[in-house]
Amino acid sequence: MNDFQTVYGAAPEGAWAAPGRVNLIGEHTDYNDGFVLPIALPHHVRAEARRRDDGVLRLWSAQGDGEVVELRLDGLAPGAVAGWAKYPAAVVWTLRQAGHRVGGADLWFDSDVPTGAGLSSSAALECAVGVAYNDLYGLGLTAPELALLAQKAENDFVGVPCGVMDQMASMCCAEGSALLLDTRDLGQRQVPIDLAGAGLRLLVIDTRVKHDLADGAYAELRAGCERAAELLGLPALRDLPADGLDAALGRLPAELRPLVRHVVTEDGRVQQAIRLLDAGDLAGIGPILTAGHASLRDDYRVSCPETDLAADTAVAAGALGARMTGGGFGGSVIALVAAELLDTVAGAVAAAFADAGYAAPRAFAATPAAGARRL
Ligand code: GAF
Repeated sequence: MNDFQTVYGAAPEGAWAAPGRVNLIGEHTDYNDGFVLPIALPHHVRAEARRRDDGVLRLWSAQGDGEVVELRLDGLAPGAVAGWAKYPAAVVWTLRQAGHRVGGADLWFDSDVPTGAGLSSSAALECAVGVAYNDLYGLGLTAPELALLAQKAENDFVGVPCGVMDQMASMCCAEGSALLLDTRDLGQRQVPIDLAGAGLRLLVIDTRVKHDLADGAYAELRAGCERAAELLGLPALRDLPADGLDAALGRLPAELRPLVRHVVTEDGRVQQAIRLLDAGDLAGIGPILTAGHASLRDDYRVSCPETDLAADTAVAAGALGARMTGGGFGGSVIALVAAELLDTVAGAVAAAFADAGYAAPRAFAATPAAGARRL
């Protein structure tokens, strides 16, 4: 493979890493000011970088087509960059828009975060650039500040109206813990997740499908939630208490009710999971995961036949709980499994996919890894 020196003819000034994530519970709550509980994956984007002083940004990826993408900083604008290069370009553009005095760079990437699998490969790419630029240009930004900047890059430059979960997970997760994040004020707590100590494994099943409606549907769902909050006179759906849910639903048009029910009950599931985890009952969160999947399938309607089959089959084969993770319309499913049942559950899902005529899923056991860092 071409290393930095081969691609750019000089040595890099440093190397940085930013991970992908899976979310344990708290889905589609982050743009409703609610709660999320992601872990960082061991899979990460590696970025190597060297500053340039000629106003040029050069980008090369081991997952790209072998060509260096060369961009002028003063030509960066939303819509001006296509393909994978728009994510790193977005971060540099956003830093400059925010008034940071940053110049160009030669950036080299290699990633083992599966793309299109709902595991936040693009947030990892953005965060890798964020930490690299922060160090190279001595910006002194904190991890949450870099996460907000990467989210802004995705919203304003890439054009995806995502919440802040994926970038916060990539920047702020700690090894061995899940990140309990209040997306309203970015208050955070590391919650220990000792899978091995509990005799458990977290199986990640990448269904290898991504349905086309994902992008437009995400924006519509977000708009629906914001409309519901407005009709209820609330700053965000996070402000609707669970015991006020039924009354509130009666005041909403029928099409918004399931969205609100999902968001309010999902925030409740995060709190339930936290109570169990704080009591040392990791296995106890299994049914909460399964209930979360049902809510995403029946109320939020972001699951799909492949994620439903993976989650249902995992539970039928003995998983303590299973759910789709991430935005939905394909992507990955997580299953909490007794260590001795890992192969049985993975095998059952593979067999069910073969029976259904779906492409073979890819499965791996994940442990909570560290957030973005200099290597
Ligand atoms: C995607 C988004 F990028 C996140 O912000 C979050 O909304 C998630 O879908 C759903 O929980 O990953």
